[in-house]
Amino acid sequence: MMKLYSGDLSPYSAKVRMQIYAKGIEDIELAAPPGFPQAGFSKVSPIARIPALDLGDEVIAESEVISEYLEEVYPTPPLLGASPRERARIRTISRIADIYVMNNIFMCIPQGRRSTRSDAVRDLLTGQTARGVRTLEHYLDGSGFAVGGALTLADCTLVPALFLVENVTPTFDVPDPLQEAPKVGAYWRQIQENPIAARVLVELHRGLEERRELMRKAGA
Ligand SMILES: N[C@@H](CCC(=O)N[C@@H](CS)C(=O)NCC(=O)O)C(=O)O
Repeated sequence: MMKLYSGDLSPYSAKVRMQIYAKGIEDIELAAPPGFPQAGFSKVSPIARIPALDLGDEVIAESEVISEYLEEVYPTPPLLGASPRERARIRTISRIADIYVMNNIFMCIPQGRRSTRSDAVRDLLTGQTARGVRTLEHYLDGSGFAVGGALTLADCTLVPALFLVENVTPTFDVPDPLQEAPKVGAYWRQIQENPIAARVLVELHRGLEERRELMRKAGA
């Protein structure tokens, strides 16, 4: 049986879990990553990041690679669109959400702490995040899903990315990037009504609460 090492608060893991739920896959075990976040997890996956998909004799790293692999192994229902052009659009949105939104917010997380913040680093990363969000205005088709009126891999990346925009960006003391992106804002309000999106959002919020509780206990 395949095993997905993942965590509630990990947006990259949430992206793959959302795909697994949307496809109704039941023969992949969701497991806590042994040794994570310490370097011990590198014995399981050299990149030492989650998600990681354990095939038994090989471990696949990187959410995008895992998603594409699962798409090939479990082709139905297809989450990558019905034509080459639609696939290109889905992959473009997924990459914007991953590289330009999620990754910049992730890198910026330490800047949420005012006492050690570098304004220059914060401004660089939040500027790039806002630019990524604005770019999405062009690609979302206004159907309530990212593309084509049905759930695709683009939604699986966008939902955790926008969870970060809503819940982590406020710690940086910058304007809400959604203010400049009304189409993305409308998408975000609508997609949260989708049961598959709602399921991963419950997990993400649970993870965030646990993290905040740990920080409160540590007096951080
Ligand atoms: N590009 C990777 C990013 C994965 C990633 O950074 N995951 C975070 C958790 S959301 C992690 O494992 N961080 C541990 C670390 O930075 O050492 C992907 O798409 O899977």
